[in-house]
Amino acid sequence: MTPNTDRNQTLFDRARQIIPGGVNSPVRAFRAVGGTPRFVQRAQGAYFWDANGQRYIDYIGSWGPMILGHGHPAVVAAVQKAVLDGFSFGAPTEREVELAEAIIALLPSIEMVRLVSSGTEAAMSAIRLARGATGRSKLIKFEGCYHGHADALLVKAGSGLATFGNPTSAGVPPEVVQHTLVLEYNNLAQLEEAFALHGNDLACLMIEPIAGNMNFVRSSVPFMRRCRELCTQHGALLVFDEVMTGFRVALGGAQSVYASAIPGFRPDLTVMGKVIGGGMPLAAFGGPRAIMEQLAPLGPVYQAGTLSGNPVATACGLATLRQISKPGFFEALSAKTRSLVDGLNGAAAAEGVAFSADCQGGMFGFFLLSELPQNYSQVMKSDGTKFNLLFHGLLDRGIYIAPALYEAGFVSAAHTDADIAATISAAREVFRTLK
Ligand code: HOZ
Repeated sequence: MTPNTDRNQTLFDRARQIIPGGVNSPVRAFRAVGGTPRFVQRAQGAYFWDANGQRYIDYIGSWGPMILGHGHPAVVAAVQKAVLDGFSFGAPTEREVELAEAIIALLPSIEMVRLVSSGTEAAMSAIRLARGATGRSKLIKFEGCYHGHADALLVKAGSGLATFGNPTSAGVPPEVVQHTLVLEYNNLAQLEEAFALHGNDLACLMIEPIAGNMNFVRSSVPFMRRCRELCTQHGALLVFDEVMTGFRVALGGAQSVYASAIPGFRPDLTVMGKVIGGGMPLAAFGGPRAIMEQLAPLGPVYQAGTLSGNPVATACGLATLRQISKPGFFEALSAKTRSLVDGLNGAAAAEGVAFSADCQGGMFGFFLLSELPQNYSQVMKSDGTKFNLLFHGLLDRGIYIAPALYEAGFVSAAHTDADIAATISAAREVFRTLK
């Protein structure tokens, strides 16, 4: 018998014995696409190397945080220095103040911010705050938007707008989601109807302004304008989940993109994560002083965390924000991402494959559909079999995209023109086999 030399497979087999599914977050298990997950050994710049020593151009970047690429020297230096000064105190530090100031300087909608450790925690806390501040229980979310795995958010649409949602996970009691109303993304008529029925009972409407958990789908400007108007009219808070888009689609996040189309536009609360931690566990939520002062210890809404504002994570996040705030950073990143998307569109067209792609800043998405989808049910029409062939075709050629068709992709400042060209040419080869 020949010995198994595939270290990814050996590690996966070991992992499956002791970690459910062999992974610590489900999408990493490759169940949607089949095959063996790549166990990352190390990463540098735009690349990571797996347990077999195979190099990949990385278009996940830890699902968004690695906007500078892996191991940026300024970030590494900041983290090394922070570690030497101690890596958890459970008491306040100067860097937390600096990071809060940096966030507030970049997002005009935020006057006060609270740091936490994960996007799930930030979204869950923002909802508690919205409920506490308004004294209301109900909330709206949209099908295909993911806001972490807090109980009240693991919900799919009920049978109609008069009924609230059903849990999407075992272990979530129906009573916990009975206040969550799930609407179709970009559906103005449903939005109007939901507010007409429930507007005065709504604590908040939570939305990914550019959804990154159904690949990459923008909310239309008229839809976003109406979300804002209806929330204001009914006293509900508009909560932007910018865990993916914050400091990623633009320095000012997706809210700055919508503000350039809708004068004076601002969300009430913003949920952040990923880039603000630069790859370390750090997330945040923030908004106007009057709302944020409802949080403990000032107000009645309780929220806390031993690792909140962790000194190593804040050093990593601050160093990352400093780099991306440099003049020209987002122009260069956007141009690079745009060249990838244009190249992929061109390659698919040349090979006669139904394909559409979109991007904003350093975030992109694509579909095996001739037109960009507007909502989750349209996304789900994307050809799953072809996606899996594309995924594995690219993987075999040393290119790592998300192992599921409902995930967005990320370009970093470290991706070179040669990386982009190699990706487009590999994609064209694979497209040729898809017809
Ligand atoms: N929440 C991520 C998908 N949108 C997956 C995170 C991970 O597996 O690391």
